[in-house]
Amino acid sequence: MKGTVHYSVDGDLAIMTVDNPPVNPLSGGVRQGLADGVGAALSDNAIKAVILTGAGRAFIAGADISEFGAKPEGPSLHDCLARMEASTKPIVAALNGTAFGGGLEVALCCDYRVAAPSAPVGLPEVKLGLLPGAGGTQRLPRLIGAEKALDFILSGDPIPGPMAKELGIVDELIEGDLLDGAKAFARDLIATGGPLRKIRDEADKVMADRADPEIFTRARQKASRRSRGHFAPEQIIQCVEAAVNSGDFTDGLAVEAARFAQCLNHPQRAALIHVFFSEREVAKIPDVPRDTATSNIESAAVIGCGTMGGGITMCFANAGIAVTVLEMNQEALDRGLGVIKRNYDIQVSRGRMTDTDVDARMSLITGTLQYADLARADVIVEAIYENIDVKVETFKKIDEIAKPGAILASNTSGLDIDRMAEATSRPGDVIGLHFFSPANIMRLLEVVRGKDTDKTTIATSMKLAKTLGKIAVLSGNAPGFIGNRMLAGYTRQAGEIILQGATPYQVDNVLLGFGMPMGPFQMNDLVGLDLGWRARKLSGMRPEDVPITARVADKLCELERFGQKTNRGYYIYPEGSRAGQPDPEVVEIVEQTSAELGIERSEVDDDEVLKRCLYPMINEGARILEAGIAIRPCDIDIVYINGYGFPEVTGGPMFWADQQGLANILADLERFGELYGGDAWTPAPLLTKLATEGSSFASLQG
Ligand code: 3H9
Repeated sequence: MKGTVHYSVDGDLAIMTVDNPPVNPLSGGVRQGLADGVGAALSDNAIKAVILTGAGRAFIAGADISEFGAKPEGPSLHDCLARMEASTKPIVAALNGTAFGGGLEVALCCDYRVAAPSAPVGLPEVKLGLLPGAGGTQRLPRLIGAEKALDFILSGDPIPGPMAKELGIVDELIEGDLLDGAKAFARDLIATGGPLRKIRDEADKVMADRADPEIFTRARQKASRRSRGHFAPEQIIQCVEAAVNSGDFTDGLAVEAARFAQCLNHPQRAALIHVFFSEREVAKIPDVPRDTATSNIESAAVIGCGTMGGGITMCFANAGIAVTVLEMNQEALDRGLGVIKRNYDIQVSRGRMTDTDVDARMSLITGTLQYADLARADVIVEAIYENIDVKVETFKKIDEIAKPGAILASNTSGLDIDRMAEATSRPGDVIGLHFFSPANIMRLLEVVRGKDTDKTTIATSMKLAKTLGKIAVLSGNAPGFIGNRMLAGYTRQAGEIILQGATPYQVDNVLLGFGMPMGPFQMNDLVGLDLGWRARKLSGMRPEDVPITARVADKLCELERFGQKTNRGYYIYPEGSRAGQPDPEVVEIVEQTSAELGIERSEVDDDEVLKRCLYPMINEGARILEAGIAIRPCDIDIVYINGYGFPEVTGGPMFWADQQGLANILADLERFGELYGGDAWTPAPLLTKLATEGSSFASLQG
């Protein structure tokens, strides 16, 4: 069985140390050790109190997630906790590090909790589609009250030791040596007769909460805003309601057990745990081992201070890295720096930052008009507009001034990294760092390796992503990389479907219902319809050569309906609002366009809308895997969840595809191919192979 608990004796104290590297989850061996340790302490008359702590950097990180779905070994966690709670000798939890989930619930079964100030505590189960199922929903409200407990459990966010002390989760913070402090705390207890304190028996707080049923209304409102479409939050609220309203601890535990089982068996749980492991998996690059040398990034430079460049500049400043940002002229530079300052000021007005924070960040940012001022940067990120010739010229200039060993990065969203690398004398240092807009907010960083990119450059970029608070996914250098390449089929289908009979509003509603943060037409309005329209005009494209899926957008642009920026696009945006309203005029334009193209309109049902938008993405995902552009299916899932708002409760497009059954998807691709024709429906060979073998994308994970 995995993990153990070391038992030692120090005079009248028993010390139990959980040891299950790296983060001490409650695997079978740990549960066995806890039960045995408590048994040993109780049967030894010399022992007057017990201290429970963790080895290494964690106290206990929670249940062992890898055990879910497997046959459990050793005693159940509930049995262990029942033993601990029945202890006639006080148990003091000494939180040396992370106390998460089942780990914090173990601590809540102890009579007292002391903590190192650096120890974070949290109940992150909701992020895994679960609820604290080891008594957390019953004990925490008894300890800190229902409203605070709900906030804490529903957010799933950890809090630092001092905040846990303030909330009453921790009794004492210990500066200096934690174990010495815990021993002193336990001996003080012994000196006062070793009073026990069982949270299960505390009723004052929940009795008081009974008078305020609005607590639960407020929690529901908050949860529906924060976690639309998630199953676990409502289950959590019902458990806490039981803690407050039933009053009987055992009854409350029974409600919790039933709700926990529902969460455990819910598909969202499997999807969210897939996401948890995938987020860690994407850091693993088979030919770039973890011990690959990296260089230090202490200063950065960004070329271009437009929307992307400004956001990237903020990313560096937010991480405490000095950053020089270059623009072509003073006016553009002033404008860009002004936008950055305004973005920070908005954070202050929302209470997320103080003026002092803003001053500190702005002081890390230096504007310049001279390439020579970028010479000392450890990383230079080019963030100019998407034109390969201009980018190649820019890389030539960067090559002239950058110091040896600096990382030379492009923020391109899909252009050829190798072309840029070839323009330099050091292709090994060149890499793609594709930030997503808004760059200071979006979590994804697509790291694009060119054919000559050095392993050190890759490893340093992956490390840099972590420093910037991003999740990095490595992509091969192919047009559109992973994300935008897959998106092309999605947007093209949306464009076709409206010409065949749906309205933009139906399509958006279907995708919103699926859990996307916005539909494809809302997305177009946000980005601006004029970008593509202007590019087509500049290229001198003849109207008859405009792709049919762009015809409606171009007509809207001719009416100066560019999207949110002009308060009109596919939707009408009342002044100052980002919530668009459908417009019958747009429906007329769509119908008129269908007629001009000779397309007979008929109803497209919602199921077909969804499949036609998502299946081409998945098909392209299979091609991307086949071509080795993405390392694993889970890399694609992480790109889509963090860069495109694909609902995480689905596990990402490839995980979701497995749930639909690849054979079903293949059959639909073939059916749509017969109905509508076109490349989008030609099944990728890998998809065909897996589907006919009855296999899944998951089988490729290795
Ligand atoms: C629960 O407790 C349910 C109960 O309420 C009810 C039960 C009845 N299990 O993240 P890292 C692995 S639900 C198994 O890179 P860090 C992780 O996969 C649980 N494995 O390190 C990785 O493996 P690898 C509630 C786990 O320092 C390695 O440990 N608890 C678990 O950046 C290192 O992880 C949670 O949700 C686990 N519980 O962050 C906590 N946790 O090296 C989830 C980690 O092979 N964990 N691993 O890739 C975390 O939030 C972070 O891992 C933690 C450490 C903050 C602890």
